[in-house]
Amino acid sequence: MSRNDEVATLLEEMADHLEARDVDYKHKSYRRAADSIRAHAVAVETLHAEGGEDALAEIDDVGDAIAAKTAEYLEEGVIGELEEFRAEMPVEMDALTAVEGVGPKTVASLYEALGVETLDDLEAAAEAGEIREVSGFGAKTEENIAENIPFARESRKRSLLGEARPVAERALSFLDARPAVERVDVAGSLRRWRPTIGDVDVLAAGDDGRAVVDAFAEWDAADDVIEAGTSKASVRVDGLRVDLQVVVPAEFGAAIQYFTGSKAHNLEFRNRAIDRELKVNEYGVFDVSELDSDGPSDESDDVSDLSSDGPSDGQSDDVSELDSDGPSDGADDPDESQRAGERVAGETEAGVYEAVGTEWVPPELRENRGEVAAAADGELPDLLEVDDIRGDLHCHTAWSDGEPTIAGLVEAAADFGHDYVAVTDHATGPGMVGGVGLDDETLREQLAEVRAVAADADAEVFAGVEANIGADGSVSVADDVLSELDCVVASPHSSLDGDGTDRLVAAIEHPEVDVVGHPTGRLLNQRPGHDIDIETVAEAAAAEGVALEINANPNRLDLRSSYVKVAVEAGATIAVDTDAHRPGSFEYVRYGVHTARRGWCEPDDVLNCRDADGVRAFLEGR
Ligand code: DGT
Ligand code: CA
Ligand code: CA
Ligand code: ZN
Repeated sequence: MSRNDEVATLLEEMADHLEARDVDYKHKSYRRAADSIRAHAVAVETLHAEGGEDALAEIDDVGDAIAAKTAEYLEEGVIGELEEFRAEMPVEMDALTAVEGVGPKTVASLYEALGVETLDDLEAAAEAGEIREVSGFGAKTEENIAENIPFARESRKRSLLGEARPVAERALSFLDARPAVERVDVAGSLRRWRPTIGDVDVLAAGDDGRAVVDAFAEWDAADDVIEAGTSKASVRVDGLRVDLQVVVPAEFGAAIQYFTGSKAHNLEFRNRAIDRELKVNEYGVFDVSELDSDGPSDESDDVSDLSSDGPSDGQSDDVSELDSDGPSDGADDPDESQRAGERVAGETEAGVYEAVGTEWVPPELRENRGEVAAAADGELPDLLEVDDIRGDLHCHTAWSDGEPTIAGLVEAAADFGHDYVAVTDHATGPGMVGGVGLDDETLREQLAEVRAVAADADAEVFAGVEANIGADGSVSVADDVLSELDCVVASPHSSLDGDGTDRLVAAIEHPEVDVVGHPTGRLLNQRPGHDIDIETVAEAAAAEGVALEINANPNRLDLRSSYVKVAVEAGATIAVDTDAHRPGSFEYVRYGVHTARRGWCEPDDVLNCRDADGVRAFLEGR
């Protein structure tokens, strides 16, 4: 395992402690260094082995002091200064700062005044009304903290898709290269591309389950092996649980259908099968029409119920079975009754769906949002794919808080394969702090440079801005500036609690706005963002010809897929944008595309599946 994540996490904790102690701006350099190390393509241990501290200091934003701390960690396994900080203030920094409204300074105040070290302590202090008594805090702050604790607690249990996916892909390539493995794929929520992931499910096919498990237990990326049996194993990687299940090749299709879920989709699908006197489980699809109560005596209950009492009883029985039984360990303890009946499918997943008379359902759609009925009618959407995306309409440069120059951004977009890119740096306004946003005059200066770069670029360049939507729906840039720009993204960056419907509709009705960026403002595992009446927002967007963004940054994935589906049904156009702040961020597009697929998007629904002329026509058509 690359140790970049480990080092970055420790540097972030250092930053929190420095910020808590109010040590000037030092914490900012630690955070920048942490980001840079996390994103760095070369493993820190490799750099360190080859060139020591000097090589580490070559990483962007890593100075000598931080390079020395990184080397110290790689050599000693600890950072001495961080150990001192922890000894002086033994708090669960990460857990506490996960509560919206609680930063490192708050952690320090509450530790000093009340001895708060953990989330439980924090909750107890809020419940006892002790926080409001601490100087600098009040009843309102205490209420906010109390309200946000459950969200923080819940969210800490799930990992971001953007963190889990790379881990899973490493597991797949490791397993794929083992001789005992015939096939391997991800299953579970990860295969469905849910924005957050409880655990990573990997399914392998092989005739010798034990050999596959043994090979997996040798994976050097694994921090520890939680359990290992004859056909199942669980390991922990970067704090994430990876479950491996091994099945025989002939049952791979049925198993991956079963373990991909969702449970709600599987239930709906199995009920359809029952109506056709078929039984679907992790071993295959079985024709049970010939089995009746006079049949084999070792028949399982649900099969005999099926034929004697008819489908409706079968269904309810099915539900309880679903809830009570976990997946059984097929190879260890073959439950032959589960394989009763004539086997009609199971080797391939497509065969499983076909046997039940439906189209194959793309994993992203398996959330029981009508996909089983649509698949039965042959009416599944023709989902967009990553390759359909032709450009990015929301990107930042060093003019605001991004990393690249304008020319650098455009070049990176062209290298990534995009036909066009919009330069949309932050404007000043609500939610922009620390001089990040550009005022109207600076936007005009930037526009001139964007046009100059565009004249000689390998991709078409749209000049734009990311304006802020005020609490009242106003847009934070003067109309005459907006009218000179090609692409106006307007996004909410402040006051993100409560209902945001009116605010978004007002922004949509602004005649210069082209795209609403990250419409609810949610940050996964950090804050829920606005509630919105998506139907109202989508109808306004459709009527005005404004696109609603799926922000592909794995911390956001906003709009969420359930809203995307409603938006598309209302005729609204979707934009899948990365909100790139560095050249490498273009890679995030896949998270946005799969979110769009979860929202039933076809290429026609997505603005940046159009060519540059098509996009220009949309932008000018406002
Ligand atoms: P997660 O891990 O919370 O993000 O969500 P999933 O969907 O990955 O759930 P997980 O890991 O508990 O199980 C993986 C898949 O296996 C799940 O999507 C459906 C299937 N599965 C697990 N347990 C059961 C069960 O008791 N009944 C049925 N029908 N399917 C199950
Ligand atoms: Ca899972
Ligand atoms: Ca699992
Ligand atoms: Zn942005």
